[in-house]
Amino acid sequence: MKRLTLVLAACVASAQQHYTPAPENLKSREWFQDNKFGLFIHWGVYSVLGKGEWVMNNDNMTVAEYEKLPPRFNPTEFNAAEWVAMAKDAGMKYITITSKHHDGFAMFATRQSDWNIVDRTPYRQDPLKMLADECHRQGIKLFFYHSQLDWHNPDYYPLGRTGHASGRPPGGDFNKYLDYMDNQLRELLTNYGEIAGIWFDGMWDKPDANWRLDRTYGLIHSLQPAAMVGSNHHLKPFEGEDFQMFEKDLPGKNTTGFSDKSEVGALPLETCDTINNSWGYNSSDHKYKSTKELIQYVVKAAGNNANFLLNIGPMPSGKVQPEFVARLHEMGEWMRKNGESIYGTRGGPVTPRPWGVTTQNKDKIFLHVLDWKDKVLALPKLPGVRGATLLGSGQPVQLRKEPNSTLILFPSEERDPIDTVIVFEKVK
Ligand code: H79
Repeated sequence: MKRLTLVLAACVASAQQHYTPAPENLKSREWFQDNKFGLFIHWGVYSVLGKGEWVMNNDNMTVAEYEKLPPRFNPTEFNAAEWVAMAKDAGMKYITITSKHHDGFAMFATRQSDWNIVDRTPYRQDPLKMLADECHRQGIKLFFYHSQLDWHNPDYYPLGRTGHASGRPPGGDFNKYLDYMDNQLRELLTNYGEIAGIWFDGMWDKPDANWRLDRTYGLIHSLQPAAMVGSNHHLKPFEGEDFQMFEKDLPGKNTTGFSDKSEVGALPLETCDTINNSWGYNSSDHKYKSTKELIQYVVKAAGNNANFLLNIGPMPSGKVQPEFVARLHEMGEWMRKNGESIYGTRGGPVTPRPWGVTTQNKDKIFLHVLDWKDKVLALPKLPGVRGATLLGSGQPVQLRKEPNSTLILFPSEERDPIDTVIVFEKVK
């Protein structure tokens, strides 16, 4: 009996026990799934070096060397209203921003240590407070990305798989570190108004540690029951989580190799990706995805019943580079015309196919044809629908019903190279 109790204790130590989401949390989950498209922002003192957010680890920098960055970080051109307006113009409905990345540097006014933007930089202001106020003003929801992995805090010990060059002395107290992190989360969920959720990352650095998720997730849910908890641990969801994310992959796919132990659960889903190949500002990364690729990504995500969280890494000045701004604006133009087939939908009745995906709401099914090479497109039979039209123009689309399928005949010159959206009305 004693042994069994110990085993049970070890299991529950990592998950919130018997979690029943509050009614307002369930409402947030619906809101999240209806709103589909968010802006991810990776911004920190690493942007000064322009080599991405992993530079401390990748360049084997010690804590002492890395501490020379904050005095050089002075984003006087940061304008919260502009960032929020840019996200809205892109058709995005929420923002997820790094409150702390793996370098441990708090981009907000924390009182838990002076390793933060107010105490260590010449800027001396709290950009997250300005952003939160502006999000509330402009009707955009705000999530905080908070790294559980920390390359700076001396109590992040024993070390995990990364951050070995930091030069921290051995012997820190991991529970003290978790107290520190919980206290920061308490600040984030107390001082910034309504927060839509917390996006954790970095647990994979120490997969076998006791992360006290029960305590951390319980704290978040007690402070703001509507706030959604998710963690990029690449595993199937733990008790106490409210959504599940997939980094650089559609749910169930594993092109990155991160998701081999993941399983698609029953929670709302989200996939995130970068515009070039970097999360944090990288001045030499010019491999930009085209607007077409990015639009097709959001469409495929919706067809896979998932949200799309698209990243920008702003510059140390606080400005966003023009290549990102242009793509976001073009995505917004597409969303303004075709948003009805994305917002408020769930994955459609036909599973994702090589040619595209389907989405649906209570009245309509939307067929998104992304890659249409053949003369006709054969769909499995769609029961309970009548006639098909083109989204936007309302032009009728010719169908031919076969015994086991519906053929769509549509002149190739009228197909849209990005997404031909065909609407089927559901028969009530
Ligand atoms: O915040 C962005 C990245 O900095 C962060 N997640 C996104 C959203 C990220 N961290 N790591 N990665 C992305 C790549 C993951 C690499 C891993 Fe591993 C492979 C983690 C575990 C296996 C490399 C090898 C790091 C630890 C062992």
